[in-house]
Formats: sequence, structure tokens, C-alpha cells
Amino acid sequence: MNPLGGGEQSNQPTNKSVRMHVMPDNVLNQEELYQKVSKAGQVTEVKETPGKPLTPPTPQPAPQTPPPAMFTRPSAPATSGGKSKKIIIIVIVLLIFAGSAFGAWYWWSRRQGDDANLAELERIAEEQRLAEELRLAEEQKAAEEAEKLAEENRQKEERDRQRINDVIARQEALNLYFEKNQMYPETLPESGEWKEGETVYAQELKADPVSDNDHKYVYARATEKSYTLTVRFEIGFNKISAGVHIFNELQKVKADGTIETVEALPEPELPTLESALDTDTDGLSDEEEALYKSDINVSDSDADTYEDALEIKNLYSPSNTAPQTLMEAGLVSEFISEGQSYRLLYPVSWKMQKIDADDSNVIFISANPSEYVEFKIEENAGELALSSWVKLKMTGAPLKFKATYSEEIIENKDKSLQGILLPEFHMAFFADGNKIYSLTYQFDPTKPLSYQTTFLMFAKSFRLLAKELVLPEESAEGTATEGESVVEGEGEATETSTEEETTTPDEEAFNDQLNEFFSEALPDEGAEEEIPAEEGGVPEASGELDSGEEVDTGTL
Ligand SMILES: [Ca+2]
Ligand SMILES: [Ca+2]
Ligand SMILES: [Ca+2]
Repeated sequence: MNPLGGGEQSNQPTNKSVRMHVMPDNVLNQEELYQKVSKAGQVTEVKETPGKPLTPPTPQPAPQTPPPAMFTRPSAPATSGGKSKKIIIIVIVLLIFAGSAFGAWYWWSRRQGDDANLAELERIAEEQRLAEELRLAEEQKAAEEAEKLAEENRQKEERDRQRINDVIARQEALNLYFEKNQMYPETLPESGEWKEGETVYAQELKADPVSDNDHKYVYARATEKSYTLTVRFEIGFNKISAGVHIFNELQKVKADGTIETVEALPEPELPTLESALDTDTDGLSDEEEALYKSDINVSDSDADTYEDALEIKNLYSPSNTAPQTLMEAGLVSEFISEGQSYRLLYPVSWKMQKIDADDSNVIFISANPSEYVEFKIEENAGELALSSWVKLKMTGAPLKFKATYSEEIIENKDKSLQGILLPEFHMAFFADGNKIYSLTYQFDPTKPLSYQTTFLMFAKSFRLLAKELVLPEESAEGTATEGESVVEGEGEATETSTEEETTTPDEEAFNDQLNEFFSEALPDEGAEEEIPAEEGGVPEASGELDSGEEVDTGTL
């Protein structure tokens, strides 16, 4: 851009001076230039004008034309050259102006662009800063949440650890209970001390640390010898995963969260009870027939239509045709405890032995020392109903032999007392106030039982001195059919009621005899072994005994 204006202007004067004095080549060149310019049409008018008269120089000789031409000719282009020069200058100025305008615009636009870029950069930086702040805030939040979660997990783990210990405590207590009772309990306290009677099975059981509906220890006895203990773990502990776990008696949980499987204890092989030989199948074993002097080969030794065992259970002698009590026949002795106000019959050949001096525990031993009848007085401090007391007593009683558990009602001979008989256990219970009187036939379960009927004779003969005087008359009046017998341990606890409500002529005589028997005065000497063998009072006929129909005393 630069050389266009200034350079040409400075060259032109030098060209003029050079043209005049220097080389003809230059002249030629000048001519050529002229030609060129005339060709361009700027000088043509001038060439035509010399032919007209107006111009004085034209009449001058033509040969001289070259020199004036040297001056004039260049002058012609000088006037037209000034015009073009102006134009050139204008163009140049315009160009300069355009160029500077362009430059200014360019600069301005660049400047604008730079400003925009700067703003954009600032905006981006701000965005990045905000994003970083957000990221940091999120990181902090995440860290806080992670810490919170970790803390919660620590607490859960702590609670699960306690659950392990609680399960262990329960299992230990349950094992202790099982050892003592040969069965698991029906219920287990959720917390606190676990004590039954004098035995403390657990000092303090803890409840689940959360203790809502989802979190609690649920104990359930499946059978007497198995249980389930349900526990929910929150995150688990070692081998114990999160969720509900049901432990049983075969899973021993350990403190490290592992579980050891315990071998199931083999079921003890309990003997099935057998009855001793009963040759004539009259219900009296051959040993008992010997005790009561009856015939081992005749089921009704005295042929009075009542079988021998039935007579024994009703305290009658089986070998006398005329009705005669066992006492009258001298076959039994009576044990009378004045201190404890009760009395009992027992075979004369058996040996009485006081375990407690106050007669609260006495045993009557047969010829076979392993078979005896034990009498016992126990406290019933809460004065529970007899059946409740018996249930409580029998719960947890270790079994010595295979037996089912059934319960029958037994009434003593003079109907002054009603009790409970457990035929399979060979036990009878009577209650009075806060005292329980029990009779148990003890035996070696691996050997045949010889005295089952005799045991029932014991139970039927039991009387309380305070009660016996009132009742014989009353009972004799109405329902005293002599044929009632204790339900035998064959599950025949039938609901048959006394049909013989009406008294027969014979019955009156029988009742007289009965009254006499039961209202007899106690022997003055109080000698337990003494048998007051009375001769009188024998009923004329034994027909009063009905044929052994079982009277259900449970209707009372
Ligand atoms: Ca027999
Ligand atoms: Ca017999
Ligand atoms: Ca008979």
C-alpha cells in the first residue's frame, strides 16, 4: 500500500529533467509513453487541434516539431495527468480510509471478540468453581452418610452380638431344665430371672435389644424333647447371616457366631411294664392270691360270683363265702396315724416302715423289697385344685417306663374322699385343705408287677379321721352299692353311673355292715400292727355286691 502515492510523485520531476538531457532512448520511451497515452484517447483531441488556425505553434515548421513536442507533448499529458493524479489520490485516500476503517473495524471486532472470550472464560471458570463446590459438598455429604451408615452397622453388629449371647444363655438354661426334668419347658420367660420352685435356671434372661414385633426371641416347645428358638439378626454375625434363624436343641450356638450340631440323645429304652403271673386270670397275681389266701386256680375262690380281685378292691376277703372284710379275715393290718389323722390297710405280711417320724412319709414293703407302697403327705400351699396340683407334680416327672398319661377319679371305700388315680403311674392322690396325700406303688419296672391290685386296696382303704365319722351313714343311704370298684389301669375310665340307685332289701343289711366297719372305734392301744379282728357284723349274704360294675365317681 505504501509506495503508491509518495514514490510516484517524487519520481516524476526527475523523469522530466532526465528526459531533456539524457539519452534518446528515453525520448523514444517518452514517445512510446505518449503513444500509449494518446492511444488511451486523452491526447487525440490535441493532435487534431493543430490543423485548425487557432493554434500559433502549428504553422511553425514541422521538423522543429520534435523539440517543442518535447515540451508541449509532455504538457498535454500534464494537464490530463493532474486529473488522473487526483483520481489516484482520491482512490488512495479512499483506500487508506477503507483500510483504516477496516483496520478499525477489525481491531474493534477483535476487541469485541476478546471481550466476549473473556466473559465466556469467566463464566466457565465460575461454572467450574460452582461445580467444584457442589462436588465437594456432595463428597462431604457422602462421607457423612457413610459414617452414619458405618455407625448404624456398628450398632447392629453390637446388637447381633448380644443376640448370640442371649441365645447361648437360653440354650444353657434350657439344657439345665432338661437335665432336671427330662423335658423342655412349655414356656420360657422373655426376660428376667427364670426360676421354677427352688431351681434357678437363669439369673437374668435379656430381651431382644430392639424388642418390637419383628425383633423378639420366640421360644416354642415342639415336643417334650425338642424346641425352637426364633431370633432375627440385623446384619448377622460370622456364620449367622442376617434374617430370621430358628435354633433347636440340636444346634449349639457359640460365642463366635458358629453353630455346632449336637448329636441327638438316643431315646432311653424304657421298659414296658409287665404284670406278674395270674394263673386264673382273676386280676390277682399268684403272689397276691397267697397274700389273701385265695385259690390261684379259681377266679372266684369263695364262689360268691365276685371274682377274687374285685373282692380285694372292695376290702373283702375273697375266700369266705360269707361276706367278710379283709380286716375281719385277719388278712390286713391297719396303720393309724393319730398325729396326721389318717389310716390305711396293708397286708399283714408286709412290713411297715416310717420314713418320717411324723408319719408324713411311710412305706409298706412286700416280700419282694423292690415292690412297696409309699405313702406321703405333701404341702399344697396355694390350695390348688387337686387335678391342677397333680398336673404340676407330674410335669417334668422323669419316666422310668413306657407309659401314657391318663387320669381317673377314685373314691375311697367309705366315700368320704375323692381323689385322682393315675393308672399308668400307679399313683393315687387325695386332697384335704392344704395337704395332699399320695400313694405310690414303687417297683422295678424291668420286672413283672405283682401287687397292682393290692395297691388299689391301699388307696381304697385310705381315710382321714376327721372325715370318716360323718360319712358312712350318708353314703350308706343312697348310692352305696358295694360293687363299685376302682377303675383299673386299662383305660376303662367309663362314664357309667350308678344304676343301682334304688336300694334292694339285701342292701340294707349290707349298709349296716358297712357302717359297722367304717365307724369302728380306733383301738385304744394305737398299736399299728394290731388287727382288731372282729367276729360280729358279718352280713348274712354277700349278694349285695353287684357284679363289679364300675361306678364312675367322676359324676360328682
Ligand atoms: Ca389270680
Ligand atoms: Ca383266684
Ligand atoms: Ca368271690
